[in-house]
Amino acid sequence: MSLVVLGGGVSPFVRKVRVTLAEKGLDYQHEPVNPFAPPEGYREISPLGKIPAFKDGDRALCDSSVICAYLEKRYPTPALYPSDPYDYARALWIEEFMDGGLTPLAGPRIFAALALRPLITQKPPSAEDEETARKTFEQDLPPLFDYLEKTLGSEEFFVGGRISIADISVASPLVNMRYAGYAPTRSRWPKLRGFLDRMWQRPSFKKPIEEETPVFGKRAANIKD
Ligand SMILES: N[C@@H](CCC(=O)N[C@@H](CS)C(=O)NCC(=O)O)C(=O)O
Repeated sequence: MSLVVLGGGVSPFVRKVRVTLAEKGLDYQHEPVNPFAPPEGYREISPLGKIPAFKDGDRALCDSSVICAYLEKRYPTPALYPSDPYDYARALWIEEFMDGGLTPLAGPRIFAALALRPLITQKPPSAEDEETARKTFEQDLPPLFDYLEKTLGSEEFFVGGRISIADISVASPLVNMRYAGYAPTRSRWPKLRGFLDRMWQRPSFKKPIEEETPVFGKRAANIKD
């Protein structure tokens, strides 16, 4: 077996694939490709130039959702997609809600602005960046957190009573938000926050979080509740 994940590990989409591989107990190599300075020929594997890309021997794929769906077919056990048709569709929807809804808001305005860019430029975030992040967290994200809180309800996992791609997709980008010093507050979203605590304690998340925190997560200590 020669599985290779291409893409810097701090990307929520790369982490989603790495956590999926870990939950399935699969070994892989990791090449931390920077999408803004990719190796020659990278677009042959990832035509939009984005990370992650993935190789399985001489097969190549890109896009986290596509890669995770491929892994499920290729390595079905343990299953990370529900077998019930409706639960399956609901898990895909939660994945899309995060990848296409929450992450495009929180990624650039919170994580990139407060954690990634300052690291690259070695300059603290501007007052404007801090303000944009605060407004995103206080105005744009609460309805999305409300939806997640309500959808999770009192369950341990989002769909079907066991871990699925839905849970991985929710927990991964919120790691990035945490690195930037923001998390859904316990007082307002206790179920979502408890879910994140549990997910981030799983070995599949714990290992990348422990690797990444010293580099990207200095502001995580600012989270008070
Ligand atoms: N839908 C894609 C999104 C991937 C994506 O946006 N990756 C970002 C890094 S987090 C990227 O490569 N950005 C570089 C670019 O857009 O050029 C997936 O799920 O893999």
